[in-house]
Amino acid sequence: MEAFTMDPDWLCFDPSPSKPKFRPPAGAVDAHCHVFGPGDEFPYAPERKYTPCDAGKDKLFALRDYLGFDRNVIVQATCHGADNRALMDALRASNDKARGVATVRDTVSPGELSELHEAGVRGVRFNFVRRLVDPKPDAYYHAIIDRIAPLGWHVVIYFEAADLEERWNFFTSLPTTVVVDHMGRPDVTKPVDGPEFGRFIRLMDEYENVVSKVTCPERLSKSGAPTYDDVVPFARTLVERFPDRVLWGTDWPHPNMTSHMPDDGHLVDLIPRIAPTAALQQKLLVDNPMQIYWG
Ligand code: 0GY
Repeated sequence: MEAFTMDPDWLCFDPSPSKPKFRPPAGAVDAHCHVFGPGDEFPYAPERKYTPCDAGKDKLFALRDYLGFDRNVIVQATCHGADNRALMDALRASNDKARGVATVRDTVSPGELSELHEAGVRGVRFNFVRRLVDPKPDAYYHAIIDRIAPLGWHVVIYFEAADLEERWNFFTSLPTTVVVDHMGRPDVTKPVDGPEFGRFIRLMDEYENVVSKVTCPERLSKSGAPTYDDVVPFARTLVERFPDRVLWGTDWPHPNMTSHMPDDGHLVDLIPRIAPTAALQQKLLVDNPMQIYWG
């Protein structure tokens, strides 16, 4: 097996986050998190753009319990490429308390897909962030859609806000449920009612198959930790306008953070600011993810 060394400037997750004051409702789902390795057991992909610190399933499940959550949706991270073994191992060890989103190639076989499904995978991720993956033609993604169609899976898309206009026709052509990572990564220094976020809201207004993760204040914020005030209006706008089409997650172990490593307890304490009522919290944390991933 190829030896690996964590990137020298890699920021590792906080090993002892604070206990959140907010108590999630029973059955709450952390609907965006990852597992990394451990690399000695599940090697990082040769084509990866970064080499992280190991962040395996045991640590993820311990964090889930500590933060007061019941379930996880584990999203295949780009450092593992289309090798979903670490993801499947975590799903199988979760006692049905985790579902997965895989990365597959356009050559994936029906046998590989049914193995992923049996382990708990319910979707694939298409990543358009150029610092993470090399771009592929639209036909590549359509070929994957054709292969996953029989399984009823959905598609997760990750892109930068500036790319939404160019990719609009492709994104709106997807026939499945489409889950957008991190609110389409808005520039939160721009107005929440301005044209850039307006385009994202229009996407959700016009396409009822689009769901947004109201995640990653730590990645989007310019005002910073621990309160991430500038991100709150963006997330709250989506939660209040589309209460049945939003998901929340930690993004643990927070790959590629350079400014700081968030305290996961503080991220949980943001939830009542973006979903201010018990009814909104129930939809965001329980009903919506349960329908998409366990329904
Ligand atoms: C995230 C965000 C990032 C990384 C990945 O799969 C990944 O490598 O998703 C990022 O660097 O913005 O959702 O974890």
